[in-house]
Amino acid sequence: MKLYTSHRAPNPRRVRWVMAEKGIEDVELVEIDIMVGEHKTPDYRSRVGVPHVPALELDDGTTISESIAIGRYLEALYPEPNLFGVDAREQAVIEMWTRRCEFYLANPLMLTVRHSHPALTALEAAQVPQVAEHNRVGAEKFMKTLDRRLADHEFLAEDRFTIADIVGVVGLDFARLIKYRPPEELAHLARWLETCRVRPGAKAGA
Ligand SMILES: N[C@@H](CCC(=O)N[C@@H](CS)C(=O)NCC(=O)O)C(=O)O
Repeated sequence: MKLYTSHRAPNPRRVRWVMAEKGIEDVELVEIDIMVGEHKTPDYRSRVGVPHVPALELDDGTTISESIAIGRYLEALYPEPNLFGVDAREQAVIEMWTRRCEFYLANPLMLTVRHSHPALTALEAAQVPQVAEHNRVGAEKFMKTLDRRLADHEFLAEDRFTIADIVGVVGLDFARLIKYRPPEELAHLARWLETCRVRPGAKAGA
């Protein structure tokens, strides 16, 4: 298998973190430089179907993009440690927190960064400061929800580290590119961030 990945890009980092947690080492890493448009070449598009990283190319030629779909595929091949849930209840709760983190935290923060970091004009043809600000405000509303959840939970979805934590932490870490820090009063969020950031897997793809 080959993983098309980009150093420091947040969505590939999710997959790299899943691989690190599971000790997966038999996937070849192919670095794609999105800042110079390597993900937009006809060859890449014809392999993957969309100009995005990450993408996992299987030995039979099937290509899977979408970081969460790739994570699920890897979990099926490498079940331990479990990151996506072992039964129906866990799977639903973990997916709920994962989707909440994608929609209300990671995507808004990604838009905040893409519409304000000078280097990211390479990816965002027209940067709109109001888009950045609107999304920062939206993300901070959801950070308060996370802080309440984390007041009496060590991790977001279950009493162990899961894919929901990966999506949340990677989303927040990406905003460090613009030196963004979550509001200081969100102490439970800060504690959880530090707990997750010291895991060895956090370094993969970061
Ligand atoms: N929902 C997709 C998002 C993939 C995505 O947007 N990846 C970014 C890098 S983090 C990308 O390829 N950007 C290229 C561009 O915007 O041109 C996933 O989870 O994999």
